[in-house]
Amino acid sequence: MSNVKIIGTDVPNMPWQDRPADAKDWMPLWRYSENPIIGRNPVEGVARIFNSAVIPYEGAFIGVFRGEQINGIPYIYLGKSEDGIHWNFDKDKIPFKDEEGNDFMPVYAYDPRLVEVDGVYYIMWCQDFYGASIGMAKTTDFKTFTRLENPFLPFNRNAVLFPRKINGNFVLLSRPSDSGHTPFGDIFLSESPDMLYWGKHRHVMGKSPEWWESVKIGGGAAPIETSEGWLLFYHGVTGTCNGYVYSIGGAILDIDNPSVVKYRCENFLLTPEEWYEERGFVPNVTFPCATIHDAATGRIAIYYGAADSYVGIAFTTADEVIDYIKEHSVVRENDSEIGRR
Ligand code: BMA
Repeated sequence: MSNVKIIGTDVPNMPWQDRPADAKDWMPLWRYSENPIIGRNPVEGVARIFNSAVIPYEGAFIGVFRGEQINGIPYIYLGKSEDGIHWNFDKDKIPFKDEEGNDFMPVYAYDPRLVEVDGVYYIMWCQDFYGASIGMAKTTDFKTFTRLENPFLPFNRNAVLFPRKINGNFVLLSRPSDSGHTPFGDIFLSESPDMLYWGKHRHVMGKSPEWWESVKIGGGAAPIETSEGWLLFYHGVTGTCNGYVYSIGGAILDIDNPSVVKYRCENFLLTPEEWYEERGFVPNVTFPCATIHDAATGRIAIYYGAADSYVGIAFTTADEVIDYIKEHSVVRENDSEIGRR
């Protein structure tokens, strides 16, 4: 057993459940027994909440949630929770303003991530910018939300910010895409000195010959800083005769140069198996968007969307999951290279 350290804050009140006695001990993740934690029609006017991101805040938890409105259009809603499991949602969408203080609401907004860097909370999502693109906003108090310039040209999705600057720059993962259901896609990385101008684009990792992630991959939760490198939970997609299947994958990126993959697990860490993952608006989707983790114990709770209908939590520890990733690691040349051509 290794002794991996999470580098970060202690969150002693994070949601947690020990591995149940009947869970297969050769599987690196186990599900919360009360999944899904958010059921259908959770707020007036919202049919489903899924693919959502949460963070510790002022001794409790706060999050940005993908709410599918009853007119079918996705938007982002704010939620608060004392325990990270039971959530209260605002009835209204997050009211974004531009930097001049005028209302600046995207046409639609989905798959939000939420990451704190130096006391500022950044929200990233997918929205229309003459095609599917990355939207971005910041807040310091979760009362006012200021839209930032869109970081990239269309088409792009799955933006995930690292939780600290690396070599003086903000670092963002993203997945260039098309305007539809995108039958391809690798994870790239870009740097910015100011969250406005982005460059030094690098390829991080691609879809792989492993069947479960052979169509496309995309960033999931904000990378977790550990003594072994950045621990990244991402989604990997395969195509079946009945449509896509989304599983959760794991990789460890170099701490100073995260376009270099040190370890990459050839097996999925979690794949749709439970009714709420297999049955829903889009069947067979497990889509990680955030973790809550505790540096003191190494505990990790992964929040994932299930079947485009629900939110679930899966648990692991830094030790267990990093051991598993290392034991089953296959790193190919386009993972280990710096990603510049
Ligand atoms: C992707 C995104 C995700 C969704 C997934 C499965 O393209 O739209 O929000 O979970 O498809 O439908």
